[in-house]
Amino acid sequence: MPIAESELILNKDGSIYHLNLLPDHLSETIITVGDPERVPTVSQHFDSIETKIHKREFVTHVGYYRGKRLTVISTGMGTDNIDILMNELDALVNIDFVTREPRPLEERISLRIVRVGTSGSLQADIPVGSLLVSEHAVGLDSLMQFYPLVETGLEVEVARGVQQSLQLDYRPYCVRGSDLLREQLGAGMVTGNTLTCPGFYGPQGRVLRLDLRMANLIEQFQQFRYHSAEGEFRLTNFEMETAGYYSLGRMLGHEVTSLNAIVANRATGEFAANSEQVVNDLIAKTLERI
Ligand code: R1P
Ligand code: URA
Repeated sequence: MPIAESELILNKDGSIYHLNLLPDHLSETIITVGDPERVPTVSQHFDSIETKIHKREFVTHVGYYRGKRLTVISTGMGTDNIDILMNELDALVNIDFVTREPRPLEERISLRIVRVGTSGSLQADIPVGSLLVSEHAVGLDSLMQFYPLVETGLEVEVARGVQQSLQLDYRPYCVRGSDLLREQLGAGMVTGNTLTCPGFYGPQGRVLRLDLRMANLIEQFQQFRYHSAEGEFRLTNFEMETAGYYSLGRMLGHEVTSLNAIVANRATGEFAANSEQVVNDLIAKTLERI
């Protein structure tokens, strides 16, 4: 059965609804960033740029870096945007836009997707200026209420532990990213477990003028531990997208990793004076290794 026009929405030129891209535009290796202004910061290193397309917060540049075809695309903030990004990227490679049928299993393409984003550290021993690769992500957002994510025993236990320690009335989700990409791109970086929050202020324990429902939220995040045969699991940092990437990547069959430039430290109250430099360092390392 072809996928209906209301489900797989194509623009008049045949491009996918939000990303505005045609299947031929995309490379199999993709760097994603939250901030649309970070796209040219990445693509300025390319030898050549063949395509520049934008719609809403999704700015895309496709080009060549040291002979390798790369796409860099911005997502805006939050896992709701990652739902759009991941489904539309997957549709571009794994659905035939003419027949509107998913490609047969043996023809499915697995993309390599690398998030290059900023993040706040939860632990005093991970200072601002650190670069961190996320081994696991724990999602406090509601995206996985709508998909049948299969989690391992360890992932379920960690997620239950976070639920208990925060006394949440829903179970967060926990998912490990691509080991392959983490090892390739994250060598020498801090390996961490990233908490994905559905907001920057209250959900990350920031108090400006509003009190929070949960007292000591940051301390709860900092002190959370889960012990298993694999060792001690602690939450190292937070941001707003990684768990969405890892869960949708697993379900759709794409390799995904999340690289974090630590610009704030919530244990010490610091914000990096040179946050742009930290992000530029992360971009340079990513391009060198990709
Ligand atoms: C919040 O300031 C934003 O920064 C982080 C968070 O995940 C959120 O998107 O990532 P980016 O720097 O990639 O946007
Ligand atoms: N991005 C976040 O989501 N939180 C921080 O503290 C810093 C960057």
